[in-house]
Amino acid sequence: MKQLKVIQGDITQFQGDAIVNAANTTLMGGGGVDGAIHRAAGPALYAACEKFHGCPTGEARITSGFNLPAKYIIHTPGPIWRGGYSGEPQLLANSYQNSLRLADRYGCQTVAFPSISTGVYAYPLGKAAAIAVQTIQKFMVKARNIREVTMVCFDTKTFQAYQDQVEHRLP
Ligand code: AR6
Repeated sequence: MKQLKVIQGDITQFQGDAIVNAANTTLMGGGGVDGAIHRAAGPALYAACEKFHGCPTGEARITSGFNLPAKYIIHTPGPIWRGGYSGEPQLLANSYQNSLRLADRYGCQTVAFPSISTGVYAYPLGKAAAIAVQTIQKFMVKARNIREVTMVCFDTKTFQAYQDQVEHRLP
C-alpha cells in the first residue's frame, strides 16, 4: 500500500532512501533547508554539486547523501513566486515530478520532501501544498519503486497546510 505521510520535523534527520533539497539554480547552497542540508551532509556535497554547473528551475539532480542518514539527496530549484502568472504552478509541479522520477529511477522506496518554494521563494503555502500533494499522489500510482513519500514540515503552519490537503484528497 503506497502512502503519503505528513510529519513535522527536520529533513536532515530523515532515515530513508532520499531527501529532496529546495535548492536554487546555482546548486551551490544557500539559506533555509538548503543551508541545513549542506551543513549536515558536509563539504563533499558542495564539491559534488559544483560538477552540475547549475540546474534550471523545475528540474532535478541527484547526489549521494554523504554524512546524512539518507542515501541520496535530490536537488531541485523551485520557482520564485512572482504573483502566479509566470508559470509558477507548472514549475512547482515539475520540481516534485522530476524529483520523484529521479528517486524512482534510482530504486528509492522512501523519499522525503520539504515544502519547496514556500520559504525564501514566497510561494503561498495553501497553493503550494495543493500542487505538491496532487503531483505526489498522481506520481505514486505509477511509481515502480517508491512506496512512501513523507512531507517533512519544519513549522506548525506548514504541517497544518499539508495535513489539510492530504485529508481533503483521501479517497
Ligand atoms: N527541514 C525541513 N524543512 C525545513 C528545514 C529543515 N531542516 N529548514 C527550513 N525548512 P526555504 P525555498 C523549511 O526558504 O522557499 C535557499 O536559500 C522552511 O521552513 O528553505 O524553496 C535556497 O538556496 C520552509 O517551509 O526554500 C534558495 O535560494 C521550506 O523549508 C531558496 O532558499 C522551504 O523554505 C529556496 O527557497
